[in-house]
Amino acid sequence: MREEKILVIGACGQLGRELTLALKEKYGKKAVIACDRLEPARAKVSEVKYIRLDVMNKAHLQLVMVDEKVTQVYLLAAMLSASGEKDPSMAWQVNMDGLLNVLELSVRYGIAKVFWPSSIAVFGPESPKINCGQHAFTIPTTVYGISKLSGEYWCRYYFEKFGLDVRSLRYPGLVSHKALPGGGTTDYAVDIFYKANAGEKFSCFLKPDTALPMMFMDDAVRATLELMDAPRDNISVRTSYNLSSVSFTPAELAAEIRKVERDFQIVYLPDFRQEIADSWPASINDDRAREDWGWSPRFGTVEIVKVMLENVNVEKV
Ligand code: AKB
Repeated sequence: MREEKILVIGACGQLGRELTLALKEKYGKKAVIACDRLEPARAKVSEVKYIRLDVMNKAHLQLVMVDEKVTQVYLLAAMLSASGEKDPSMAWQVNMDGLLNVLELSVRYGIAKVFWPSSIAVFGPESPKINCGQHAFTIPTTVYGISKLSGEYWCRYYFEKFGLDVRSLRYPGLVSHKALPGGGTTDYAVDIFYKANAGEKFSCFLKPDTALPMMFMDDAVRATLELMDAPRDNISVRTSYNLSSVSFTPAELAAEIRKVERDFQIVYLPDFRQEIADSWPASINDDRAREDWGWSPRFGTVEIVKVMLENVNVEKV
């Protein structure tokens, strides 16, 4: 059996940091290589080997894959929905070129498994708002959503055409306290806790009644590992699986925070991100993930609020 060598690209992002740690716990320190565009001093990765890598640099990616005898790739580098709208062509390049580089090289070098994240952003205004299904209309309105939907089809194409075992999840907004999100429409659901903990007023860029699907990071990391561990034959969705946990509005989240932080104050100043949020479903149906590989979330809104308020700390991120 080949020794496992797992390349995590985008290891310094919100999901990347925690997934890298979880993979290290599971496979051991030597089995994981973290990559990101940051120079090592800023990357602050000490747990596993770190390589500065831009996924758009195909020649460098190829070198790393060969030199390190990589067996699995987790490609997490992406520009999210809000930053993508500010620079659409860059978002398209980062999100698509990076994926195509990884898919092509993975086939060439016999990579056993690839993970690539999709998002609820593949859905659009025509999709059902409530309990949006796996095969509902997907007509995204953001560059990020378009790139994720196109990426899903590329993943399926590489599986069908070349047998590449590439697996994917449509993440909702991720709530975490170990690393900050950046450039997303759901970021408010992390930022709010830093203000609440500091006793400061929070200015929310979405309207109070904007319900969106969300998930605590521990659930998201576990879902990823469970998907990647599932027997190949169980994976019936080769685009990307709907994945669901909780849905809440900013007002509901603020009310839950106020049960602990009684004086917490929030004001609503919606900006361009409101339109993006309005185009997404409020809740997701993830029956397929539950049926195929036994997915079940563990954190509800109450638990998320409790853990976040206990753990957010500006100095840690
Ligand atoms: C974003 O808000 O862009 C992301 C996402 C839902 O994929 N968090």
